[in-house]
Amino acid sequence: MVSRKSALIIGITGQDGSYLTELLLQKGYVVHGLIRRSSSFNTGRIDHLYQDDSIRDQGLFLHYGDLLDGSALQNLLLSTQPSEIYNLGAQSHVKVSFEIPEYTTDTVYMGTLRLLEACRQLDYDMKIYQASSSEMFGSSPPPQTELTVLRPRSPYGIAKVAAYHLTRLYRHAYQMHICNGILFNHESPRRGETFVTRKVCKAAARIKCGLQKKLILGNLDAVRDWGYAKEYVEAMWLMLQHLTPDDYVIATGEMHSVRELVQEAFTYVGLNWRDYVVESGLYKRPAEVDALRGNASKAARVLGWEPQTKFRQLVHLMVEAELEVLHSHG
Ligand code: NAP
Ligand code: G4F
Repeated sequence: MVSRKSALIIGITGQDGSYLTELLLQKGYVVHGLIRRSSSFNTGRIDHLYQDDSIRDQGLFLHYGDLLDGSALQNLLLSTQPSEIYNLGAQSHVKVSFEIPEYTTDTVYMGTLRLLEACRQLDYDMKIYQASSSEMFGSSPPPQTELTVLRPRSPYGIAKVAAYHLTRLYRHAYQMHICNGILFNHESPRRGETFVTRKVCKAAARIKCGLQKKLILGNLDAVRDWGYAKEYVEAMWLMLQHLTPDDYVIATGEMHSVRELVQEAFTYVGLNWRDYVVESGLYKRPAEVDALRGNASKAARVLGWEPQTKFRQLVHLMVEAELEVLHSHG
């Protein structure tokens, strides 16, 4: 009998973790997910999978743990022995990282160190995916590639750069199979509500339905390369299927400002954004990453990965999802 592949996802309750879980279950993997103890439910994005008895009993297993707890990571790895490990766990909000820099560094950098040390102690072949970020490029101008100099502009970006260098060191020093996915912003209806795309799309739908009057935003001039999260998790999986470990930029190659995002979302529901949007210092950051646009040609060439969903389609599908929720709630 051929044994099933197994994966451990740290960050399974997040946007990417939920899509990756669906992808791996479809591919026949046994999926183990690390969840944090919380006083309120934090599994909303994967409940549809976990509440399905057949999936829960045969393919999806959740375990308590935390990137801050090295011994729990060690025990979990020992008991599950996954062939693929996806480290998606992070305090992932850039602005919040200015407010809680020490905690952000502890999860993003020290958490990665704890995980790599736990993996290093185990004597079996495993492949590790590290969620690196375009935020690492910081003030380096676009287009950014795998060779672009890293000039981070936030505590989060700096912690991701440190974790990125650490994974490369472990790959070289201990011959561990570790890949960095340097993913540009990727979004979906499952995106956290305080990230700009979800905040804007939700507000456009609510204002259209008369449930909200204004939308307060920060810097409208910032420019990002926004792709669809569901497609980006396929790139994560493809990286680990490749024979040799390497690092890859994952992006659409398109660049749009926050202002264009707002315009696209409000126009889609037939409104003029200028009547509703207020720019405020409240959501501005002490330092900003002005412009990100990735060149993912290496991923296309080596992995055969290419983005399908571009900016306009992404904004439309996110606004549609918000409208659907509002309509289903009457
Ligand atoms: P997300 O929705 O914020 O999810 C983050 C996940 O990490 C959640 O499951 C969260 O658990 C978990 N987590 C937070 N602190 C933890 C800790 N101390 N121990 C264990 N788990 C912890 O983020 P995402 O958008 O899915 O992104 C996934 C990863 O890719 C993150 O590392 C992020 O930094 C990185 N990334 C994201 C993007 C993007 O545009 N989305 C781009 C580049 C890189 P709770 O649910 O309990 O909070
Ligand atoms: O949606 P954002 O918060 O995403 P940001 O800062 O680019 O970070 C995201 O992408 C990174 C990849 O580059 C990930 F590593 C990271 O984990 C996260 O997923 O903000 C996007 C832009 C920024 O320039 C911000 O200043 O939108 C601008 N913005 C303007 N008004 C706003 C707002 N951002 C937020 N969150 N809220 C606003 O009201």
